[in-house]
Amino acid sequence: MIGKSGCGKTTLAMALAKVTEGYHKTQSVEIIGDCIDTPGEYLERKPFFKALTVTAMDCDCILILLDATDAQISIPPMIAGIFGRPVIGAVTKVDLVTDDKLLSEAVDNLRMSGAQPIFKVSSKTGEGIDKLKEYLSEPTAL
Ligand SMILES: Nc1nc2c(ncn2[C@@H]2O[C@H](COP(=O)(O)OP(=O)(O)OP(=O)(O)O)[C@@H](O)[C@H]2O)c(=O)[nH]1
Ligand SMILES: [Mg+2]
Repeated sequence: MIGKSGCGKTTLAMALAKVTEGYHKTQSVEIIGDCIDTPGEYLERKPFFKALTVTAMDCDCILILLDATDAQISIPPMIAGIFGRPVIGAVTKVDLVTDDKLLSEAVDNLRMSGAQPIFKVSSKTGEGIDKLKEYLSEPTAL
């Protein structure tokens, strides 16, 4: 799982694993259920970026997350190509956004990163979580 700091990686990993306790801001690469959770800084700071590509080697697929409330483009275009793994996208915190235009902007931003398919999820309400989980559990999808 990769994405900007605060975009909801840890919260989503916990929701996917049905873990309710022990939340903290991510300081290093951590395993939560079937996910490898990474700190947002690894994507944001160039010197750390290599750690993401190395960590990706241990994954079946990469999940790039984008906060629906964060309209700015924060993911380098076509970043998906560098991981050598299937790359899936998820727009997070959809419970906080009622404007469909903002949501589709977020989906477009993720698409430009090369991720596909793209899911819309809320770890707070549970919206979209089962759909994402189902997709991740299909080996043919990866
Ligand atoms: N409303 C709402 N808040 C969310 C959702 N997902 C995460 N949050 C909140 O967003 C904040 C940041 O979430 P984290 O899961 O820590 O984000 P992160 O991407 O792991 O951040 P780093 O570990 O710093 O990289 C927390 O206060 C969460 O409660 C969501 O779906 N809806
Ligand atoms: Mg985190």
